[in-house]
Amino acid sequence: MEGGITTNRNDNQDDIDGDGNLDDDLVAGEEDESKTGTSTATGTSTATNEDKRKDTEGQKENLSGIEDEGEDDKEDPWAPNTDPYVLLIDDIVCDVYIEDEGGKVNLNTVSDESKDMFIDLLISKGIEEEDADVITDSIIDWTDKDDWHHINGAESPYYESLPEPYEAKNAKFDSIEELRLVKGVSSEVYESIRLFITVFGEGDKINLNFADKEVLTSIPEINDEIADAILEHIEKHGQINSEEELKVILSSPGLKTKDIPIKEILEFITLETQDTVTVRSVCALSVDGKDSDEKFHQYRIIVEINDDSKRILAVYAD
Ligand SMILES: [Ca+2]
Repeated sequence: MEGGITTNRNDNQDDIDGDGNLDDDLVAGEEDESKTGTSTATGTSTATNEDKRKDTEGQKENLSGIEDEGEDDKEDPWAPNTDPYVLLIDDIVCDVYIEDEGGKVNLNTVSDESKDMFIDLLISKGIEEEDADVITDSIIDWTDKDDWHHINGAESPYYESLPEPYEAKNAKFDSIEELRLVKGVSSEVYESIRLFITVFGEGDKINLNFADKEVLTSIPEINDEIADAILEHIEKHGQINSEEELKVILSSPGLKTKDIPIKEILEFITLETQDTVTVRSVCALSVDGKDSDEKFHQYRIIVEINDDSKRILAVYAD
């Protein structure tokens, strides 16, 4: 997912029609609002950042109109999409992604039934199985209301015995940083998984379209090969829109893994988006006035989307 998709989500296809007349093209882009929010895979990844910088001029009007959208059936510009917007931030070209929080593992839905997925996620980040068991059981104890600890978990007696004592919360996580209070979660563990976890949203299913490989492979029956096939399909063709489309991907003769139990996978995944998104930017460094291939991240902003309002829930510097 971090693979530098540079397709312009607000792409003005006329910009790449090769007529060399950018000004005319930009005017066309501003007039044709029907293109707003459409995803295209027209090979603009070869466009230079200078081209993109010019393109962003034509997008300003569209983006400033985000709050006013919704009066008709136009595609919602806040809808999570695997194609980024291209924005100019302090003269630096940035790809801005709007991603569904459902692509992350929700700490508040880790349970006895689903805990193997979380253990697998931890193990995929190099955490020993024994430590992964402690962390996962302790997360369940942290959120469950009772004071009985799981075999590898911890409740208030453990936390009260620490040099700076506190109690187990026995309630939902309000932030991912709170995870640092849970038994077994060192700063290294937290850093290794913070991009893959969330505390927002209700559902316990993973949105396949916005999951990183680490999250995909934590889903039962999804191995490295299947995860790669899903990610490759999304990168080439955009989001997976139906169970049928997923079935076609998983039935590809090119896959070495055969007889994939699609029904079981469907119990753990969804293709529906939630009301909470992460807005994040990936920007190109500029060295001596020239755009570098080196990319850097700026902020991740978690935004709750309601019909008539947007609420910022958290901001993370990357
Ligand atoms: Ca508890």
